[in-house]
Amino acid sequence: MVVVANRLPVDQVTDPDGSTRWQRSPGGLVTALEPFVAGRSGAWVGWSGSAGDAPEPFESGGMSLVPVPLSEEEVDRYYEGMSNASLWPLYHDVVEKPEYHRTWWDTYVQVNKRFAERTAEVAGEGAIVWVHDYQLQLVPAMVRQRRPDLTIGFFLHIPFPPYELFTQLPWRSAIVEGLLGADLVGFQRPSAAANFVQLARRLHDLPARSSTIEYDGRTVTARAFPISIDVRAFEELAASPQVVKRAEEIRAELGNPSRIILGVDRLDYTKGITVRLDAFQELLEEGVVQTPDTVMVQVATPSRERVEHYVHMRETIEQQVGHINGVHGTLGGPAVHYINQSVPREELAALYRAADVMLVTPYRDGMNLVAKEYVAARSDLGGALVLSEFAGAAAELRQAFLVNPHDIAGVKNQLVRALRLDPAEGAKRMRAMRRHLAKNDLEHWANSFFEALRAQA
Ligand code: GDG
Repeated sequence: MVVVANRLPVDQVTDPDGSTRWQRSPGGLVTALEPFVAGRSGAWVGWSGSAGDAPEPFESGGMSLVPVPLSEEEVDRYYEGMSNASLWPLYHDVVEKPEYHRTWWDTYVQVNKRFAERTAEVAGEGAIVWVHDYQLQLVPAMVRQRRPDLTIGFFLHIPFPPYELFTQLPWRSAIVEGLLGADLVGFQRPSAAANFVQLARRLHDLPARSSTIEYDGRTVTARAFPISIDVRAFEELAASPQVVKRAEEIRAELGNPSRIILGVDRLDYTKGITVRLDAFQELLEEGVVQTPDTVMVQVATPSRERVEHYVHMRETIEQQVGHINGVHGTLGGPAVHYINQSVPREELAALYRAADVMLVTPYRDGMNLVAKEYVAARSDLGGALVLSEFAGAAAELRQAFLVNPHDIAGVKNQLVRALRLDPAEGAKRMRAMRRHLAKNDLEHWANSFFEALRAQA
């Protein structure tokens, strides 16, 4: 078994004495995939996260980690350019205008080839290869060309756009051919899988049924596998005495308001952070809600700070937070508590536990794990979730207060309903969402994908 992802499941950390060591990345994906890889004496091919030469393969957590080197220029063009300034906005409904540069594309091809070469070198005879995400869409076909004996799966963590948007891409055919190199292509939602099947059919004139495409004498399956979180682990963390105590402290530190509204996101323009600030600001202006009775906390974790769109967006958000606090805050009592830092996982769990309303308003999101974490954290059945219809999670968390993030009036209405929610009604909604999550956790996701892939072998 070989997992291929942009990043290795470890980060290089430097100790105070200047020595470096590898530390396992905190992400849930690593936790979910590690047993599959380690249990099969498998390998994980990925970039270490720093530019320059890559170390030799090494063992960690029962897996063989195979670093792929990227130069400074490749990080600029393949990662920040093609992946995050072309494909990311294109796949998220063109919320920002994608930039297309031939030099970025050429580097994307070159880096994908390097990942494919390393994979072809390390995979055992007849191995199963699982490639992840939009940075590596050419890898399936490149691996198949080198190693036809392998069974290849691909999972896209972000949305897949409809034909009308996707076909903007100057290299659209190459991407589709890259993905068709896989036996199984997984998406977050059935609509994304349908978009892909339709695209392959129209662009390449291929025979296609609802979930399969006939290509190159093979059958490629496209299906939805909605990703999840390690529900039990998150629930335990959030219900631990330290976290419950910290949640109380947070409420006290915020001045014991009667209502706390929370947002937690990577600082990204797809996440609709301005939508919720707009909604909160209008409700304050109209006097529908008042500070210090109701306050908002927005954790906006720094992300992709070298990409231009992100620099602008951060300025806009920070200006808006400043404006709201200037007009509606008091000395020592801001209306919006804005945290532009990464917070520890325990603190995040305590914030979820303290928040009366969780606002998740992306314009488009593959899944959105924050929404699922909030539900997992609320074993007390408290709290309410306001969730964008355009997040993959909305297909599963049907008892949330669903909103269209482009409709500010609608967001305000649902936010007010959530703020005034009767506790019994809230508990009923939370219980239903928690029941769904308990069955559909991260292990279930990884097992379903892996079983479906094995069936293709
Ligand atoms: C992509 C897709 C899909 C955030 N701030 C902090 C922190 N986080 C953690 C959250 C959550 C994760 O980061 C964010 O996951 P999301 O799913 O919300 O969003 P993306 O990063 O855009 O992820 C997405 C996902 O891939 C998986 O397939 O759901 O649609 O875009 O786990 O908790 N964690 C800590 N401190 C922070 O400050 N510790």
